Amino acid sequence: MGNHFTRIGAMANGRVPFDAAVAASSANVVETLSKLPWEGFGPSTDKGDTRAKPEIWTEKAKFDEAAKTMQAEVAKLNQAAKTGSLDAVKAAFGGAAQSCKACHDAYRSN
Ligand code: ASC
Repeated sequence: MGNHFTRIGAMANGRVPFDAAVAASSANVVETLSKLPWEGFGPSTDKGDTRAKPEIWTEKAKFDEAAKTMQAEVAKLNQAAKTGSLDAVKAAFGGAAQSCKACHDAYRSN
């Protein structure tokens, strides 16, 4: 997810030239992947040596809300990327990046 998201970010931030097809392909991958992690945080998955913080399970409703927000922001980014417009991608990128970061800051240890 991070790999493809970073590719879009590089274009949104002007670090690499905008390639509409690459942005659309990566945004599509990110939207698909955004639906997948949640089964891994279900009941009795709070075990093992991971960077997942206990709050994922003790604040499950908040975690689920953050997960939903991220999926909504990523879906918007995908819609934006489908238009082929760099301005649309730029407009949607910040919210998506913020939604990734919010969850990582709260629920992932470094
Ligand atoms: C990435 C990545 C994230 C997000 C986040 C955005 O490329 O791997 O987790 O962007 O850093 O702020």
